[in-house]
Amino acid sequence: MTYAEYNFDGLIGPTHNYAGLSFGNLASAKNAGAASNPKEAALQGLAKMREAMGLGLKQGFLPPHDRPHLKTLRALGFSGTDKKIIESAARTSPEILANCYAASPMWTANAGTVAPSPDTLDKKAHFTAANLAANFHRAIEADVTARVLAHIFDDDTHFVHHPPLPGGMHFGDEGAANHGRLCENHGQKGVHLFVFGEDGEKFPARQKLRASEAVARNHRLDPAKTVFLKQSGAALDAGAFHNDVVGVANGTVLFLHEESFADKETAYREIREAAPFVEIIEATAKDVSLEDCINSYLFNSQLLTLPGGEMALLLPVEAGENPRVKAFVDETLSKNNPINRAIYKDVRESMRNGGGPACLRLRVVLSEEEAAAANPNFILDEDRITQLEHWVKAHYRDRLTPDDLADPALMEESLAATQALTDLLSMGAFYDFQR
Ligand code: SUG
Repeated sequence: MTYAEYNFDGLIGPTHNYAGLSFGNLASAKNAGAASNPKEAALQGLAKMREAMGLGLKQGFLPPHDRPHLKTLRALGFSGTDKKIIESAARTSPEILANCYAASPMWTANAGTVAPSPDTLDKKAHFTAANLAANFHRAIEADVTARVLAHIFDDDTHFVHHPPLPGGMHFGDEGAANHGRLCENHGQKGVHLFVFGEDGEKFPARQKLRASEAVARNHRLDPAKTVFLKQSGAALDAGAFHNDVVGVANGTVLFLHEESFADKETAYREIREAAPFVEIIEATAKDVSLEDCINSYLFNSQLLTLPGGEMALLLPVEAGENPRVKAFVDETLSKNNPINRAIYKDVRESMRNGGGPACLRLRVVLSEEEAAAANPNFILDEDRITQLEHWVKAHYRDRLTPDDLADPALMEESLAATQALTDLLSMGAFYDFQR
């Protein structure tokens, strides 16, 4: 059976803004209060999807969530008409309102963790939506994300869906942002790398070991092909709030910064034991400092296997603008390894909130039969992506500041856009505000 990797990118929502909500995410803090451009953000995201499609790769998308999340605002005691809810939240609790307005579901690397069917005991593909317990604005994503995944992969002969882990931060889980899969080819049993953290001196760790262990158990992974790795405190405190900011795995390659793991020698040994075929390509601290990594998002690139078998890095333009990072990328391309191409893409609107190319996508490996069982409305072809571009252009603002969140007209526009999207995609009464 032939298996292929599908990248499901988050369609960036109409309320994309810079509210400074994520402690430990340096870009989010730095840009707090700045004006965003939701239209540009969504079009940049779609242009990245087009780029991957142009490379001959399979591309899907996950729809944005309903924002503002009125259900959460009501649960927190705001009442009356929708307009009244926005007005009173804006007056008394603007931080709560900002959290309920975040377009953060766009970073679908955090949507959940996926185990392809060749890796699981029951030979089904398993999904666990992430609980994202570390941040309020992200924790409210979990239920709808689980609903989205179940809607797209809606066939229990092929797909198993696990609810977000219970227990709040005790089982804090950030999904595929701290998970990678190595394999010789997609149809063979892969090796799962789960990276967890422990609170640093400056910043808290979001992913708990016990959460990664629970996901691995639920997904019925082979313990011999599952490796749990502790993130280094230095990386966390330098701003690597997710491990995918300092490393990425694809196929036989692990591409990362040498200071990613707490104990590099043990980590590499364990990875090699589980995946003897692995090719580790690392940047030393001399090549690129952790600070340069975080500023440029070098390792938050997508490492993509092209149809011909070679690999391409799809990097943010910021990586090409940093001379040390660019030199390292050029050197990597010139060496004898599978990475032969670098493509620099502008996803600046997302980058300003700490989300690079790899944050914007969830990888799902599917057999041909599984792909045929997935909802085709969320797999892109030329017609579908053009429709989405038109939808963005028709509904999105090109400027949004945190002050605008107080305006009930923004709520009306955003929910009208979401309604139009559910119509376009035949989703029925999908979101909480439609129920
Ligand atoms: O969770 N930023 C996101 C960025 C997530 C990036 N994802 C990966 N690394 N896979 C976060 O910190 C900022 C929102 C704001 O400040 O308005 C935010 O949520």
